[in-house]
Amino acid sequence: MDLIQNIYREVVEGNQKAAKVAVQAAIDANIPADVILSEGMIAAMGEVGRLFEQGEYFVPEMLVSARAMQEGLNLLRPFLVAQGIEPIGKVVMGTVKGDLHDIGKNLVSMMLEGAGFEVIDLGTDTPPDKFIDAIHQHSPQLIGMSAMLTTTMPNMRHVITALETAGLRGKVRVMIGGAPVTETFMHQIGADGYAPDASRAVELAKGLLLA
Ligand code: B1M
Repeated sequence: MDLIQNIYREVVEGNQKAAKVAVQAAIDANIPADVILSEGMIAAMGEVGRLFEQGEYFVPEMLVSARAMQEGLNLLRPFLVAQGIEPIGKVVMGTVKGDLHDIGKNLVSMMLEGAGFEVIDLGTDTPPDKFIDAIHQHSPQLIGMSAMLTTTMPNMRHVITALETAGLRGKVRVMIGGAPVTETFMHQIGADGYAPDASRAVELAKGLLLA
């Protein structure tokens, strides 16, 4: 468990190189990827959020921790993403307009890829028309939206309105997630599904494909 604590510490402190070394050490010790992720990296980001709330960390500290987490995620990617399988469905994914958080969205994308989905990642700060263009271009069965700020959550509704206006609402299922997002909010904005974490996002996406 020391190896997990090392990862936790290096991510909280934002030591990118050391975080990478610590994640590799855990991989080499055959610690499962999901344990490295949840008990090491995701737990560390929770602590970073707590320190920010308490005024001990500021945006630069959050940013270096995020970069350290991203380094670790890159190493875990091969363990989360299955190679060479036929896609079971296509998902257009993005963090909504005004929102620059992408770690959760990237994790959900990786887990979806691991489950056999093709993911078209639109990145962060994604306006509604970019979702619409991507649907025209890629014909996905699903779109996935992530929001981490209470101020950007309402932009999910704007994407759904844009889908309706473009006559596309009946053609794609909409899934949403992100720390402030809830099932109640999903109903309020007329999305088709909400997942609180990446593994449940995979179950949700598979379910929506069949629905
Ligand atoms: Co920001 N930030 N941040 N931040 N940040 C939060 C979200 C915050 C909760 C911190 C806090 O106060 N405790 C707070 C939001 C408060 C609120 O709105 N109620 C906050 C704030 C205030 C801000 C700024 C406004 C700060 C400022 O400038 N004063 C600013 C906003 C910038 C912007 O977006 N316009 C800002 C900036 C940043 C950084 C850029 C520095 C950095 C992001 C870097 C990056 O993402 N590349 C950052 C970070 C790192 C965080 C915290 C610390 C960590 C987020 C994270 O990566 N978590 C965060 C505090 C926290 O969450 N505890 C915080 C780990 C990740 C794996 O979890 O993203 O929740 P998460 O994803 C999960 C689930 O939510 C779910 O599955 C994922 C995996 O299990 N999920 C989905 C996510 N998307 C999904 C989609 C799905 C399904 C499930 O379907 C499609």
